[in-house]
Amino acid sequence: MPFNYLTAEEAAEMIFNGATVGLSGFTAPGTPKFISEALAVKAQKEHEAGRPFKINLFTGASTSDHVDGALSRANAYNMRAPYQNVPDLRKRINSHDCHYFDRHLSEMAQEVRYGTYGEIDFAIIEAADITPNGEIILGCGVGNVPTYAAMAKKIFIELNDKLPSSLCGMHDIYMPLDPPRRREIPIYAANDRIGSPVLKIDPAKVVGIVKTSSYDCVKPFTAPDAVSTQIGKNVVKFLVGEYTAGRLPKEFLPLQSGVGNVANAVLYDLGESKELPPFMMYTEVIQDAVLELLQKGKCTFASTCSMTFTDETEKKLFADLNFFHDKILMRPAEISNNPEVIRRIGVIAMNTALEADLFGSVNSTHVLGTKMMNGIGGSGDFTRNAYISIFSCPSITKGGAISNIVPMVAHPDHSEHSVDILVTDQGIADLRHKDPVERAREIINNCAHPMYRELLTDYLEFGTQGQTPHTLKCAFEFHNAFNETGDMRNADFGKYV
Ligand code: 0RQ
Repeated sequence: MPFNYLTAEEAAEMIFNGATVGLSGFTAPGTPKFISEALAVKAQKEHEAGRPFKINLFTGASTSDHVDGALSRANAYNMRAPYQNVPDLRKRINSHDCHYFDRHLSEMAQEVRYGTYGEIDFAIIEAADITPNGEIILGCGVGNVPTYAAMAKKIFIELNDKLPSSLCGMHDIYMPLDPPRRREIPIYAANDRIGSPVLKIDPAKVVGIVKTSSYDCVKPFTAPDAVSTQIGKNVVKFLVGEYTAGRLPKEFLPLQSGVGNVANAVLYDLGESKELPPFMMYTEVIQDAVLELLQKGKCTFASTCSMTFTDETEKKLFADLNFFHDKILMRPAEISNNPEVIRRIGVIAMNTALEADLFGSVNSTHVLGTKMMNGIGGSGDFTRNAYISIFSCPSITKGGAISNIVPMVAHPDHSEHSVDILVTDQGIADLRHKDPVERAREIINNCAHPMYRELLTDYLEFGTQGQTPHTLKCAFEFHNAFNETGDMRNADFGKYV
């Protein structure tokens, strides 16, 4: 099929001030990298000439510095959704230069199809290859691209020669019907394939192809420190306990794991565990540890939205793609994170908290209740619907000036109704079938750092009213103490007596 070839600059030139753009991909993989950088240069020039230039950008999840870094530094975002994790964009969001709303990742595509966010002017799609019929073989992440491609008025393709066309067959592209006509999503096991290996697009909408060459540039992990290693061990200890007690099926349950060093450390530990059987993953991202688990046969299959591998691991994958080809399937975010499927197949969810409170609510997004860190991402999709939902975090941060266990979370993302297990470097709190005071005692004794146990007990004993004995006048005393003195250890409940 004859398509035009363009430079990234020519493509960027066509994207106008106020345009709404949807990108393929989920985290850095699968996300186009070149038109966005050219667009940042264009935005800067427009601003220097005294003209406004901002776009609305929708993605699958976070992107990379090529997108959120470059466009934030150029102050080129009006609106951005549904998730991000780049420091430059974080600054723009927290200083109100960019309208950002984080959204449950499974919900974004449907809302775009309903028109909640207005029209999509452009879709930019990263491709490993294009078939003679004009169908796209996607790269290492899918995200919401089936919807963005279907809704966009115009499409650009970044054809990346670092991506092997033999990725073909590792995608499962499926778009559900919208309510009220939606049928069941026919996934009954993590490895069920339900859609097409290629993304079908309307060739008439393709404005042009930009030839590119780049690996996905996922940042390498820092070596796990003592705290994340201990958290990993505690998560595995909990799972082994459940398994040996017969509370998990013999064949185990599919796992979801969030992103970051702790998540990676947990997966390495799972790989070492002799007590647990080989398992499948039904998750939104797979990180480096999973490739090793697949190699070892400890993980037998991974359903994901993205292969979030560092460049080194991505090269290993490409070098041995035949081996991994039938062991990984990449799906759109509304399927990888689909609540119906997560509930049906009994996923065990493992996500990270910024802070958790005495009664089991979790803040994953807002530092000290006000500053956006990243966003809720897929953590809510999984947490609310999981068979067991585990949250982990260190017991303390900033050398102890912050306790990650607080009287009341300063921003609630996941309520105590959805959080089953809390894990820190100190231990495991099993919150299931416990009343609020029992939960608080379990969290103080097993998860809080010893230096904060007395203060947290003071708070618990201060509250006498109601089943959940919060004392609203001092529920944020830890946060206030940090804001006023730089250390939560200076919290003083005595002054409220
Ligand atoms: O600050 O960078 O200045 O050192 O917050 O903390 O411990 O490095 O945390 O990288 O594991 O991310 C919840 C943000 C954890 C992440 C969160 C400070 C701390 C440090 C980062 P510095 P860590 P991690 C899968 C599912 C929501 C989305 C999600 C996240 C910085 O896991 O975004 O789960 N989750 N999606 O010092 C003040 C506290 C703090 C604190 C830590 N209580 N108060 N600052 N910090 N705790 C992915 C997708 O959906 C795509």
